[in-house]
Amino acid sequence: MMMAKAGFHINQRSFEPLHIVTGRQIQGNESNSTRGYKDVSLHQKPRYAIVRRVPNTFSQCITMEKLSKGIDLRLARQQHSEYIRVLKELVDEVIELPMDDAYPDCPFVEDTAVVSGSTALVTRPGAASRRGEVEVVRETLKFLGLKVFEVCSPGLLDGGDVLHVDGMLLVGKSRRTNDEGVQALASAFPEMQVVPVEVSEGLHLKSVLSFVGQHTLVVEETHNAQEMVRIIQQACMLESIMVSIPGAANVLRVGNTIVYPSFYGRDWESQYMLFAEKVIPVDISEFHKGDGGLTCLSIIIP
Ligand code: CIR
Repeated sequence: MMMAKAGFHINQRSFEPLHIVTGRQIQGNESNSTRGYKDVSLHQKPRYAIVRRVPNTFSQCITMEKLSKGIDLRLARQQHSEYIRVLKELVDEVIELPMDDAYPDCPFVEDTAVVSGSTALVTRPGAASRRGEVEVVRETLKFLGLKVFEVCSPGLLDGGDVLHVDGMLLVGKSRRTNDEGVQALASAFPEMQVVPVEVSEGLHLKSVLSFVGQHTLVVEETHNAQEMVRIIQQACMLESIMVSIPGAANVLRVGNTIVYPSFYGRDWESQYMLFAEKVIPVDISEFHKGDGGLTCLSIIIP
């Protein structure tokens, strides 16, 4: 039986030290109350972003299709550094978790946890080879004082399937997320409406759509993605705008800013400016090759 539970045993490898990229070092003995967690609106600056360094094995990450051109590790690391540089402008502190060569997909840290307010749900990733990635993330979330729940077997949930929109959680039922995973999400966040959506295209829900603000989704212009939006719109009042380029519908909204993938040019900048005060293009071509987008590379903590 699947259930979300508070607390867990620390029985794996020791917790590796955190590297705080910017700002103050987090003290292990800080009480939760001194950290003052609060639910922040879209317009407030989040406190933390968690990222995970690119391992030496990154080019062996899971891909849906065989790559015609391999992943360039050096370029991936450069792009990841630039992504972190941008995040440092958008949150108070970026927490950089150490790489782990045993987990080629570990930079896609979004898949390991869902955070809303002061609650975190540690996932049970759909890909068996990724399950161990959650350990260091779980310890970090506890360390930050969040109330931590977790998805238990047979539940499966990838963070890439969860989209936080206007106090709701849209959750994709995909090749990585099952019904029990959706139930775990609903149990961990009982105050939020959870809207399940069948993912008929792409890896995750957020592979084909994301949130730009002002009750609006940006969605890939394919039949399946449009059908997914139609189902979402039956459950909630959301507008949508379309993009025609595969992968372009995954944008990262942090506070007042939209970070978008630069590979499809700057044509969209003026559109996104209607939804945010600032837009920033970031190149993550090497992560796209591994089926990841901008949201996949961080966990944002309000
Ligand atoms: C995987 O197949 O699990 C990774 N190569 C890509 C994960 C992308 N994550 C995401 O969209 N949230």
